[in-house]
Amino acid sequence: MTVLPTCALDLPFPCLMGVLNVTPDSFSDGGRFLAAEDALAQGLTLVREGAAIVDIGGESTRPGSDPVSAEEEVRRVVPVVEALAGRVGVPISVDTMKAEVARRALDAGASFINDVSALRWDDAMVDVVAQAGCPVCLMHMKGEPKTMQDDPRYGDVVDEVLNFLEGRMTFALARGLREDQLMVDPGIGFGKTVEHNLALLRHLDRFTALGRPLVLGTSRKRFLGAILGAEPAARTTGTVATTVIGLLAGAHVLRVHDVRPNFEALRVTLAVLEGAPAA
Ligand code: HH2
Repeated sequence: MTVLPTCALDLPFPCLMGVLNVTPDSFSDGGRFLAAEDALAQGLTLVREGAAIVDIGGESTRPGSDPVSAEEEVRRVVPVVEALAGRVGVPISVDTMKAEVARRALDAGASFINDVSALRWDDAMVDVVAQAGCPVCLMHMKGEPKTMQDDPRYGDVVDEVLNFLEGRMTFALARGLREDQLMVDPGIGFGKTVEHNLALLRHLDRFTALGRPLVLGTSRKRFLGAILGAEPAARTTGTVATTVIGLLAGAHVLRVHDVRPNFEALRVTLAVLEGAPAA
């Protein structure tokens, strides 16, 4: 039997993190949920379809994107966290690199922080998370969004991403976080070529061996477009394939835009592995 790492939040294994971007410019859903009522409706849909977490983001980190101010990010994110926190029974995470946004979102009802900079962008972030005692996802990114896809190079991508995540875990623990607050993520698409992403997906078991819940975000990403020759909206089936690969390697949290097909894929995979529960 697999022994799961303990987590400050009781998350089912495996589970889906539904993506809710309240930005004008996210790579696949930018501009769709900018109005508060559209964001709330989408959040409810994600949960109804099977998301165990809703991940709200107010700043796109797609390749080439420009940063937004903390003030603007708070303006986009906090009202949606407030509205959803009272309406859904699942935890809300906030996808932010900024301490001020994290603090305000936690006050508004968010339960954990998804920091794609792994506590590097904003020096004050580690203290916000330490004080809240909440989980934080530490993600690998090479460079920063504006330039990260300009010819990224690695010796051995798997070793380098693993070393980075170990280093960030050591940093977080030294700054007072508990081990059960930490989740890790190899950062698919963040400063990586198609081949780098595929190598990471091929070796996900080495990341679960870090002993912390593994988060995987492949949804609609460019490497799927490169394989399939498809635009973001037509990358759902490709995403589902990676969700199954992730589950088989022990990934705990799968971050996706299209919850229903990924949820069905998880159910069928689990039924094969463990026997089918009645529908
Ligand atoms: N990917 C994106 C954003 N946040 N967080 C984690 N932990 N892992 C990921 O792979 C990840 C993430 C990028 O996807 P999306 O939010 O859809 O796009 P954008 O950054 O353009 O808003």
